[in-house]
Amino acid sequence: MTGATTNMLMTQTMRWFGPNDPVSLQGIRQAGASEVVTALHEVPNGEVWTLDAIRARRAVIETAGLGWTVVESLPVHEDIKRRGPDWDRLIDHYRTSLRNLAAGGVTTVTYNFMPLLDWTRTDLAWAMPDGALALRFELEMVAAYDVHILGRPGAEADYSAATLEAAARRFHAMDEDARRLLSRTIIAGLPGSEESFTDANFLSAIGTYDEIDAAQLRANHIAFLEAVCPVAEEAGVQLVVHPDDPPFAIFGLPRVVSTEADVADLFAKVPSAANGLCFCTGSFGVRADNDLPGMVERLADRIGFLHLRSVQRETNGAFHEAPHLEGDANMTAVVAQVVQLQQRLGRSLPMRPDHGHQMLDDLGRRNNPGYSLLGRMRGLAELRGLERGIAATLNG
Ligand code: CS2
Ligand code: MN
Repeated sequence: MTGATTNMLMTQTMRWFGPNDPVSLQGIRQAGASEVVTALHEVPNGEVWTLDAIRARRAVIETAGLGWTVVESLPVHEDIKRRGPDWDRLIDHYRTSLRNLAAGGVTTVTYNFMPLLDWTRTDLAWAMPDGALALRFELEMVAAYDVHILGRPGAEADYSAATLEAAARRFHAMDEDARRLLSRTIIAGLPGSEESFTDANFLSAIGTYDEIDAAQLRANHIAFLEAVCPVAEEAGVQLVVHPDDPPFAIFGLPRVVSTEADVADLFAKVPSAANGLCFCTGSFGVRADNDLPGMVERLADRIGFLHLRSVQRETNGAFHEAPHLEGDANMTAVVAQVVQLQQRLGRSLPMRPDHGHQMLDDLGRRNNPGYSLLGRMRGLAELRGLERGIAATLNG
């Protein structure tokens, strides 16, 4: 191997939620990242991101000594996911935003295609044995909310008898405050989410997907990609889809970007090089049938962005976010595949440590759940060391 390939390491980034983020750009720089991943969170979903606004945000970032090449996310409006009446106008806006982003120096644009909810958890402050707080998901708590609080018609059919029984028990053990907190945790929208619901309007929003099953959602996803990929290709940006989190249907809403077969099918149907993947080990890794290192090897040049974190699967459909190098993701094997992929491609891939625990001086401080600084700094430091060690060993 030549010296040039030896030095081809991942581009280290951290997500920054813009000027209102309690985490500063300086903090991100001190954590060792060279770039931020961000979005114009203040622009309403479906409106155009103007070149002026993009340039203004870039100036703020660059003044702090950081770069910006990856957007997360340019959100896809529900009317695009549903193929609603406003589809043409919204697609037109999406194309214009992509052109403006390319002109403004962005090369990679993350999005997801999950109906209504983005990532979903049932506990935002689950204490790890060391006192750090993790995000956790329990299917029983989703069922408790769905059946007993939301009262979605037909919800029982989506759960096993054992889950329903546990859900009833969990529901009756909660007081009013605990029930309200559970509702808020599930539907108020986690950082980066576009939608935020109350119980009443969530139920009616679910109704807008009554006619849309998994096959229809896949068709709508393909129609979206066919409409925007030619523009992305021409402008020189790659779209990267973030997988479903968790990677299965919830609340009767289909989810269609959950497995290797799902994404392989998307790439087969829309071969454009602009149709790429944000490889999120935490999202795919909830399913034991997703072979993470194998997916990096096989999906290869489709991967334009990496989210590296690990989940620990528990019993009864529960999981929590583990330290980055622990839990069920074999992070050493994943990063070894990424090191080899970068050498094959001859370029480095942007990564971020995705979420992290709330720990140390971040405990008790205002934070975006999953996005406090110190836990992500720990994750980034571990991942950086892991990659350097592997690259040095492979390159002799
Ligand atoms: C989340 C998502 O799991 C995650 O990475 O932070 O909000 C993610 O950014 C979106 O689903 C991407 O569109
Ligand atoms: Mn992710």
